[in-house]
Amino acid sequence: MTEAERFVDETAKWLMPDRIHWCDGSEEEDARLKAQMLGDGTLIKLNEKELPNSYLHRSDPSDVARTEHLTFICSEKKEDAGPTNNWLSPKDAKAKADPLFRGAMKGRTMYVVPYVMGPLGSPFSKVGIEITDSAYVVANMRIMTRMGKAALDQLGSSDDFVPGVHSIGDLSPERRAIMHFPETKTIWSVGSGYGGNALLGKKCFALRIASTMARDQGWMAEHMLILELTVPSGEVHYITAAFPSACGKTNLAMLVSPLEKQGYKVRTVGDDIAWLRPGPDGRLWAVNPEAGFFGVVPGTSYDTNPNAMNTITHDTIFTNVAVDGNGVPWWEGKDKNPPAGMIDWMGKPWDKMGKAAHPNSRFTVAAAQCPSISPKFNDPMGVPISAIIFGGRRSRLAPLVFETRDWAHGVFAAATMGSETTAAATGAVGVVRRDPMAMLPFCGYNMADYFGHWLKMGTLVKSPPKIFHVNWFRQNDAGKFIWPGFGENLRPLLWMLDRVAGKGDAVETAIGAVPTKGSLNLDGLDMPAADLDAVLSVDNADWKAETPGIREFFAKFDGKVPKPLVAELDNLEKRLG
Ligand code: SAT
Ligand code: MN
Repeated sequence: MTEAERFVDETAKWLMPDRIHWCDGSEEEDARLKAQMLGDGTLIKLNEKELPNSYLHRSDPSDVARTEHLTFICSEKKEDAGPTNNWLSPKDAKAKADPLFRGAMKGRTMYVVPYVMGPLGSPFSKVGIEITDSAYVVANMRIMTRMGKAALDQLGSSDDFVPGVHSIGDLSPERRAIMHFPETKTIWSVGSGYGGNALLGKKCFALRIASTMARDQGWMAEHMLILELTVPSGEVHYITAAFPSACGKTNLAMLVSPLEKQGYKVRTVGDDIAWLRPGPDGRLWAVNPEAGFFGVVPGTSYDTNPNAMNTITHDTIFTNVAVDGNGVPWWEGKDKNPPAGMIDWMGKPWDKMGKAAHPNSRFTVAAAQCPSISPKFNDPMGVPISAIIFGGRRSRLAPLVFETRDWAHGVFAAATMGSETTAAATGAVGVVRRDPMAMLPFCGYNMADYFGHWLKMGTLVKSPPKIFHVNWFRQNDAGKFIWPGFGENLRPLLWMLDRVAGKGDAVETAIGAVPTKGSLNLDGLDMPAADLDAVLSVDNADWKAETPGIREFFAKFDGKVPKPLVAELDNLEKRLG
């Protein structure tokens, strides 16, 4: 018996399914599951002519986003989870989970989903096995990971896989828990069918568990998109960027260059997660561990993200969008004219009062369908990174872009970044919170140790990438976004590449180097000079008002924040005067 078989055997004794099905990932299997889901109402067929082989799934209305307050890191010591994670001891976690899991699959089929995170055969890649009673999860895992036979082939008789147990249970938030056991690299999730809670390869494995593996093994698991940028000389650069959920990672990764005729072209390597390692050449190399995109739908249009629109024209699973009388999905921001006779995301005739699509409605689609996918997407060696970007959603404060002074200062800027909350998690929207490296909900261990790991990586990589901070979301006094965003975000990227090459003018400010107005390539962009001034401005008084919050955040860690970061804060305060 292999370890995988033993795991399935033991889990079956515990969850007591009527049937066990090992997923092979084939098209026949996928078609069979989809037919079954059409039969039981889990899926609704969309207009076959407009969107071949595409489906709508409606979640339970209480299960439409990640539930951070029900997500736990279950390390032996509380200190290892740190003050930013919910903690349960493994013993207490098991006691809490046992009644929720025991017999939970009676009358149901237990699907065994072997999957690989990372390109097949890549030294970066890792195997997981997710046990689930949700056919919807199986269909999504088939898109989001390399799933089925290929994964079992890669695993062979090895016991090196991350076991995950998932049951939708009864979907009630009172009986929901998403548990991670970093010491045994195990994931248990019950009571939710929603993406980040249920597709265990994504946030649970590729970020929370992988971040602990990365700490132990000298690499990094990060909440980052990876984009490829070709410049007129033909040189190709790769950039990663970390933004919190629903802050535009997918849009940036699929950016359409407004300067394509001049030879600037963007392609997509990943839109959500990057695994990064020091390469033999002294640079930092990255792969996208995922095989698909689980993107936010609202706001996606031919104006904002034509590559996404052209990706989701077929073989797509939509979750919690609205649908018109012809079976064509609709969402806020798709176009200006909501069609008549629309059914909202909850399946009721749309009353035009609430949102037609849920603000966190999603598309699940294979990366291979994306017109801008990079030829390096499947490269087992990944891509070398020239620059790392951090950013959040700040209506005030942060300028369009700044360059940090060095690796330690970059880590400080990332560790202290703030962002307004979004609909990707349950809870209030629009409240500024500290979201270090956009990893606050996804770091599997004490974030103070995570900051230390970041600092250490700067020494393990001989030529580390430059670190930048961006903010596309600055507003004027009338509450309007100043920067046009979307494709125009290419312009700060080009300035970054100039800086990496030792070119590009900048003004030193207290927080870092900001482009001079003349150093941004604004070819073809009609932007009033006053707006440009406003979006590049750094207000020392505003930043002074920010630092007590940073000090308070550091204080949560009981003196564990690495000294170089505390020194960065002291220096920032000094520079601010
Ligand atoms: O729900 S997911 O975690 O998969 C997406 C996100 O919140 O970033
Ligand atoms: Mn994400």
